[in-house]
Amino acid sequence: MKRADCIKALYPEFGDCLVVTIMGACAQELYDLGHRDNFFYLQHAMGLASSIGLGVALSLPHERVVVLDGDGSLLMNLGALATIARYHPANLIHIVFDNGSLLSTGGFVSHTATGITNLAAIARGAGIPHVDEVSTLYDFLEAAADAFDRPDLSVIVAKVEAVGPDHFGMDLKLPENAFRFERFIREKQRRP
Ligand SMILES: Cc1ncc(C[n+]2csc(CCOP(=O)(O)OP(=O)(O)O)c2C)c(N)n1
Repeated sequence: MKRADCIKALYPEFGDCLVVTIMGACAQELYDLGHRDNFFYLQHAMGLASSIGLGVALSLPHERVVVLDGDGSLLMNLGALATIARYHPANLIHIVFDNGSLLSTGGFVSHTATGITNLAAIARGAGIPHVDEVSTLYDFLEAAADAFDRPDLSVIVAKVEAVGPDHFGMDLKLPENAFRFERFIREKQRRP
């Protein structure tokens, strides 16, 4: 299973969500499908997309928030899972694309590549109420459909191939993305 296919399959669902991604390949794959102002690509700050997503979800309990994370990023900020479980935003879906690799910076193997570290088990142990681990597109779509239907916190660990885009570059710098994301939220909250 490829992350790009997972993101492409969910892209229509993202219209009504606030989506926060990690930097690098994952962000590029979403951006390449067509940027929307409800997407925030957390460039540079590796590990913190889950924490930003948690903050957004807690602040905006009536919005569906989706975090697109990576194994390397989550491993840098494992405590986020415990914090997310403790504060339990029912509107948060945390998708972790586990490619066993730090792909965006050259493809160094991560701890999950060895089979030693199991992120789904860690999420369960942290207290996340709904955790799925999937390795086929069919199972991913089923887990995602359940997560979108469920008014509760979900984590999906999607085992994907260590492949990414053949190019990097966005016509959108982080500050502009942040201002537009914030404005999108503000204007949406004002709508009757
Ligand atoms: C604090 C910090 N350390 C290192 C980096 C460099 N860096 C950017 S992306 C990346 C790899 C991210 O790995 P993962 O989350 O698994 O996503 P993938 O690249 O595999 O899609 C690294 C090491 C960074 N941006 N910030």
